[in-house]
Formats: sequence, structure tokens, C-alpha cells
Amino acid sequence: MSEKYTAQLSEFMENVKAKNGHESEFLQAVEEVAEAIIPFIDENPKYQGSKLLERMVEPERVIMFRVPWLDDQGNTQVNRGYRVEFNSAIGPYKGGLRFHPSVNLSILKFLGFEQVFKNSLTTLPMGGGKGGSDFNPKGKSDNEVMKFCQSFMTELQRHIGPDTDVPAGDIGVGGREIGYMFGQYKRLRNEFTGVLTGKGITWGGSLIRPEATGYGTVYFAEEMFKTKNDSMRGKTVAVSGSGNVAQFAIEKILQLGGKVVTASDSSGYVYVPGGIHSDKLDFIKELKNVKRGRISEMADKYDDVEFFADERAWNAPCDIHVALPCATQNELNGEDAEKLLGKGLILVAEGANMPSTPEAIEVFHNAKIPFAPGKASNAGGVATSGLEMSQNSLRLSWTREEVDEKLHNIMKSIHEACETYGRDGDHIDYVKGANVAGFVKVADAMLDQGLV
Ligand code: NDP
Ligand code: 2IT
Repeated sequence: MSEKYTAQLSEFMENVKAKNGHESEFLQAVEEVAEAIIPFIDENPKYQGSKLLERMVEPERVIMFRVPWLDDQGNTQVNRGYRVEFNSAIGPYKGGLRFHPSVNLSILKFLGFEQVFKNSLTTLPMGGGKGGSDFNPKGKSDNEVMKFCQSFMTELQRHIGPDTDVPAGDIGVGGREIGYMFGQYKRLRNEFTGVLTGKGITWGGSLIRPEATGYGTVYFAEEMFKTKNDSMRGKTVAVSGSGNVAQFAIEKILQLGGKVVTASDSSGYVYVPGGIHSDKLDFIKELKNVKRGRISEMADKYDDVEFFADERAWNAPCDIHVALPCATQNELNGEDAEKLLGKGLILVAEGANMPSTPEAIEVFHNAKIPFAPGKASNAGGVATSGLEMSQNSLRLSWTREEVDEKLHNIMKSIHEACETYGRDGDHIDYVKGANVAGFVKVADAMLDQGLV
């Protein structure tokens, strides 16, 4: 970045910090976007003079509310609920709900801000939003989760709707939670409608939505490989996480002939030297989705699996050609990135949102390792949510094959958009490409709609 832009960036960030000083994740997400967009605006006068970026970093609306509920012992519990309605220039607010004890406004604003650009990249008409709660579903009974979800939706329902704001899942929110929230929305509003995505197949959900984020991330990685006349086949892959995104990323890598040697959760990672095959993947799905257990239990079950407590998958004692971080934000730092370079790394695609720290991204960038930021590579999840919304409006259901093909084509077009704005000789800067491509569509819509 030239000196001229460095000064502009630091002036811009000073103003954002003055208003959001304690929101470190949000500032991190904004700075990454601003680095790409400030030079782009400078080169494109059409986008000057209307404070587009300044408007984009300000959510259109933030809703914060009390969520009281009774636990199984009859004790009163209180959590905090949020919905950040960030930008509706190109469609109704769309984005997931996260239930995790770490949830706060900074995390939801970073996720909502990222979602605006991601949704723009999907080619579908969706604005950006995010919400959730500091509620911890771990160790809670189904009954407690239902009570919480019903109370959360009792307030949220007055702010959302199929043409206004359409939430979905994220960390801690899967099919079970979406079911309880949909049931409560329907009861309170007396409307059976596509107000949430990630619904069950028998009540308005889309085939392939559960698979979509993981599959999409791997489709995107395969497009990255294609630009190098290479493919996932025969590559050794480190995946972090063992939830929704990780499970289906692993599944698609197996289908494409890659070898996945790790999975993880917040207590550590498992190393599987012979690779995770379908039996071990089925074990992970059952463990995480039904028993809601810990990844360490995989090492108890299999002799050829080793568990490393409190360590990250990037430490795996083997070559790693591809890194797919699929757990959470800032789970791959500069030191991890250096370690990965020493293990033969050739490609990184983010399944999670902002899992790589700015230092890690710099390491990948300097080493010219193709690096896809989550807003491009994990956009298949929300894209398929968009396809669920379309099916709900049309009152019909597409087949698995139809949805999968649409998802695949969307991932290809996101890759093309990144290439259009990010190609620099032999190298593609996916961070710049994704941010600029995402920005252009939202900015054009904002210019057309005037100062609102
Ligand atoms: P899940 O709740 O299904 O799984 C989350 C996984 O990440 C679990 O293995 C969890 O371990 C681990 N994890 C969560 N928090 C931490 C932490 N603080 N430190 C270490 N590990 C952690 O969530 P998803 O798979 O849906 O989401 C994973 C990521 O993908 C998130 O960044 C999410 O925003 C992103 N994403 C999700 C999409 C979706 O469609 N679901 C779409 C696009 C992005 P543990 O069980 O120990 O908590
Ligand atoms: O981060 C994300 O894109 C999601 N959690 C999915 C959002 C959605 O609306 O499907």
C-alpha cells in the first residue's frame, strides 16, 4: 500500500476507532475491507463524495434485548439477545444467529459487516445481518434449549420477516434450534413463512443447505487449484473444527480424493495419520450432532487416532498442503502460518469467518500462497439459504442435484469475481478481489437509492 493510502487508511480507522474503540473484532474486519476499498474509491471517482464506506461501517440498526428463561431446576436464567441489521441495499437482511458464551456486540458487528460483502458476492439479492446470544447450549437439555429459543424468538419476531430480515444458523445454532425458533415464530405470528433458513426438509428447508458451507468451501478451493492446473486429489489437508462446516468440508474433500488428517474442537485436535475416511466421519457426525460430545472421544474409540489437548490442528506432525480453518475467528495466527509454510503449505481457504489473523494473512500474502477469505470461500452456506428463500417463495422444492449444481455454479462465479478484481500477474489476491467485488454491487445500489 502506498504512503498516500496508508495515511488515508489510518485517518479512516481513527474515526471508526473513536466510535467503536473497544470492539476489536469489528475493527479488524473493517480494516481488512478498508485496505482494499480506499485505493479502489480513489481510482473510481463515481464512488467518491458520498461517504459510502463511512455509511457502510455504521449498521442500519442494532437491536439488543433481554432473554429470560427457566432452566430444568426451575431457576430463572437471563441472557442477552442481539440482531445487527447491517445493510439492506441489495435485499432483506440475511445472516446467521450465533449462540456462544463469547458473543458480544463486537463479534456480531464483525460478522454482520462481513456478511454484507459475502452476500453481495453470492449473486443473490440479500442484504447483511447477524445476531445471536451469549447463551451457551453446551450441557443444556433439549428442553432448556427449547425454552431459551422460544424466549429469544418472542422478542426477535417483531423485528424480522421473510421480506425484512431472515436469520439462519451459525456456531451453536443448527437444525434443532432453527426448529424451535421457527415453531415459536409461527405460533406468535400465525404465519407459515420463510422467515428462517436451515429449516427441516419436511417444513420448508432446502436439500443441501446443511452441506452447503463445507461443500462450497471445497468447491472454491478446487477453483483456486484450477488456476494452477492442480487439484485437491492427493493433497494432505488440515481441517479445524468438527461442527457443521468442518464435517461437510471433510466429506467433500474425501469425494475429491484429498486426505484429511485433523479435526478439532475448543478442547484440542485429533490427528489421524491414515486420514479420516467415511467411517470416522460418520463417527464425528454422530458424536457432534447427536451425542454432542467432545472430539477427544475419537481417540478413545480408535487406536490410530491421537488427541492433542489445547493445541491447534496446524501443529499436526506431518506435511500439510491445504489448510481449511472451519472453527472460529482468529484461530490461525502468524506463528501458525509460519509453521504451515514449513510443512509444505500450498493453499488456504477459510470455512469459518475471519479465522486467520491479519498477521497470518500477511504471511500467506508474502509467500504468495493463494488465500481465500471466508467472505468468498464460505459464501456457499448463505447462498444456499438464498436458494431456500427462492424455493419458499415459489412454493416448490428443487432436487439435491439441482441445488448442488446451483451452489457449485455460484462458487465458480464468486471465484471469477475475485479474479476480476484481484488478479495481479500470476497471483490472485482473493482478499482484495472479494472485498472490491462485494463492495461494488452494494455501493451501486446505495448510490441509486439516495441518502437513506
Ligand atoms: P458449529 O457450532 O457447528 O461448530 C463450531 C465448531 O468450532 C466446533 O467444533 C466448536 O468446538 C469450534 N469452536 C467454536 N468456538 C470455538 C473457540 N472459541 N475455539 C475453538 N473452537 C471453537 O458451527 P459451524 O460449523 O456452523 O461454524 C463454524 C464457523 O463457520 C464459524 O466461524 C461460522 O461463523 C462459520 N460459518 C458457518 C456457516 C454455516 O452455514 N453454519 C456459514 C458460513 C460460515 P466446540 O464444540 O468445542 O465449541
Ligand atoms: O456466516 C454465514 O454466512 C452463516 N452463518 C450463514 C448465514 C445464512 O443466512 O445462511
